[in-house]
Amino acid sequence: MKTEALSTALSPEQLDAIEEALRTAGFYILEHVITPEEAEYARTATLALAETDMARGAHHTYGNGNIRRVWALVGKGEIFRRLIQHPTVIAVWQRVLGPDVIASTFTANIVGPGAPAGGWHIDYPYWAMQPPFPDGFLTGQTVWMLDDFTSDNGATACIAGSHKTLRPPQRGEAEQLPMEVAVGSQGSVLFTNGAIWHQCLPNSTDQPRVGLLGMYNRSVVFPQEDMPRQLSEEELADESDLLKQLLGRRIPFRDPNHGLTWRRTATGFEQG
Ligand SMILES: O=C(O)CCC(=O)C(=O)O
Ligand SMILES: [Fe+2]
Repeated sequence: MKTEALSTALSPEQLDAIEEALRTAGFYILEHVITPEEAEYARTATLALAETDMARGAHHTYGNGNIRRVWALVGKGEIFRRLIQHPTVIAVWQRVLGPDVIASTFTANIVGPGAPAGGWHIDYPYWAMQPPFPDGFLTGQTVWMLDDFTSDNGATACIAGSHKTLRPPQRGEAEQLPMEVAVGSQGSVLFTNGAIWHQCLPNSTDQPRVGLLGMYNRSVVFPQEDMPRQLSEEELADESDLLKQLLGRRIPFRDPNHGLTWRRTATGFEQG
């Protein structure tokens, strides 16, 4: 898989290369987006949230109970609000999905020791759509590697070019095809085309593999999670315009407060 070292913002040439990779292979790994120390900080915060979910009995597991998901991260820590709007990630998705890009989900996927493969799939909204899918980009996935991702600790695997089929894999189909494993160092990011066939691999080590999954949509594609309501008006007040945009708080007809200022009349909508 292609990897690249990075210390600052992306150049237009790098953005060209990433866009091209998302169009052709369907994925791209960017190394050193954050430092290992920053990644470790986010990893500790993520594992603590997973423990909180467990203690509340509200945990979500799959993969024989060994893969854990933590949902709705935006309201659960400043570090997550920082990462969802990381300038490098936003530069990629604004290039591919438009300047008015929105977030679709921001969650953690923790592949625990002994976890089996997650299962080949495509990401939302594709799994909610009937094939053939429209060509082009509707959504993109961002996998934050909060650990080194290795071939034996549950790294993400992709089937290069599979997004071009414009359909999900049939049962057993992906297993017949060569896969590429997204190995990368702690603090790296894997970008994928949302329609690519992919999964997390089994974890045969004794440590959890912690990843954050940030999905971004074209603004007209309804988000997978309820993003607008993850922060209240008060919580949002001091946040950036970009975060408000990502949470869908800049789409007038979809804002939760929409109904307060607009009302339906016999002939349409009226403000007031
Ligand atoms: O955590 C990973 O490596 C990928 C998980 C994934 O594809 C998903 O949850 O949609
Ligand atoms: Fe996925």
